Amino acid sequence: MRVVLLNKFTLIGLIGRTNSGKSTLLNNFIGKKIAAVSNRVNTTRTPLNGIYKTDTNSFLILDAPGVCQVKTVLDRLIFQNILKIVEISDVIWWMISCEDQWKKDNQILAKVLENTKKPVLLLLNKVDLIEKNILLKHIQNFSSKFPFNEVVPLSAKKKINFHNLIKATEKYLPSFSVQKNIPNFSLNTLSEIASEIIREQILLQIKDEIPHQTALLKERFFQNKQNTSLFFTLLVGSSSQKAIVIGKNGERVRQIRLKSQELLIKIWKKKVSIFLQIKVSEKWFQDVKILQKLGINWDNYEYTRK
Ligand SMILES: Nc1nc2c(ncn2[C@@H]2O[C@H](COP(=O)(O)OP(=O)(O)OP(=O)(O)O)[C@@H](O)[C@H]2O)c(=O)[nH]1
Ligand SMILES: [Mg+2]
Repeated sequence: MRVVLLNKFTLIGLIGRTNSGKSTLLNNFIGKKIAAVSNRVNTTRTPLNGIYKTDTNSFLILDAPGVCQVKTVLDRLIFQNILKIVEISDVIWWMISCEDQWKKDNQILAKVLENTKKPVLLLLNKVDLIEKNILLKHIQNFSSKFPFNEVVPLSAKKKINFHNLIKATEKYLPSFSVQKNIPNFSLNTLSEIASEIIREQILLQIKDEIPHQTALLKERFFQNKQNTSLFFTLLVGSSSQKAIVIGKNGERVRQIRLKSQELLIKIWKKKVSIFLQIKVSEKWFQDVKILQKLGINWDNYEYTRK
């Protein structure tokens, strides 16, 4: 159980449909790559957070997994995590892509948020992709579906309108004073960030459905002055998937490892070595024990505000 002292932070729950751009916003807002980003559905699974400091406050931004249809034990856990994020947050950032219409997933979220007294801001993302008149139609349409406290059009990818997002959010902050010794960009550990970076490489380098049937188990972690070594087991759904992930002469898994190391060194500013062993586990996404070990559950964190 990891204890997070909330009295240091304003908690911001970043929720929305899959692919709306939540993790892109998290990374670009704090200026470090923490969360995997891809155009595949359900990229985010694990509890990820980023810290943004203003003159008077610190935001802890909680990047939720996208709302999905519940088919597996993993999906159920993911949905529970979204509820947990809503429960603990002070302010909700509900992100909808300008490319989207008001879909069923948004109706589900509206139901979840219907009785909340928390401020809910609509982050209308991907404004770089549409004309202004369509944006205005979206604002009218989405505002008629839910009583948002604020609407902020922005682009997470192009970093457009972040200033307005901060200003709009500052209207709703609980009154905390800034505290010293807050970590620089995240409460996530190096292993958790490494796991995201490796997953992103798997999503980018392997096509079709295989990435969704993979998961990373942290095994060991060694650190000395010069180097940090991280050992993971990569779970795959079948032996044929294992062969695809390994690639000819081990070349694919090597590329995944090398590219992940390169990105982590940029984030961590230290030498990082990644070791991956690949194991077949046919139904890991239905196995509560494995899911527990994967650290996907937000209930593994105790949030206290003293
Ligand atoms: N053009 C454009 N693309 C964006 C923007 N923000 C995100 N994207 C793209 O949208 C896709 C999904 O982005 P993610 O950040 O992974 O979306 P997410 O909401 O975290 O998705 P899940 O983790 O699956 O819930 C990626 O291909 C991003 O590059 C934006 O402002 N403009
Ligand atoms: Mg995401």
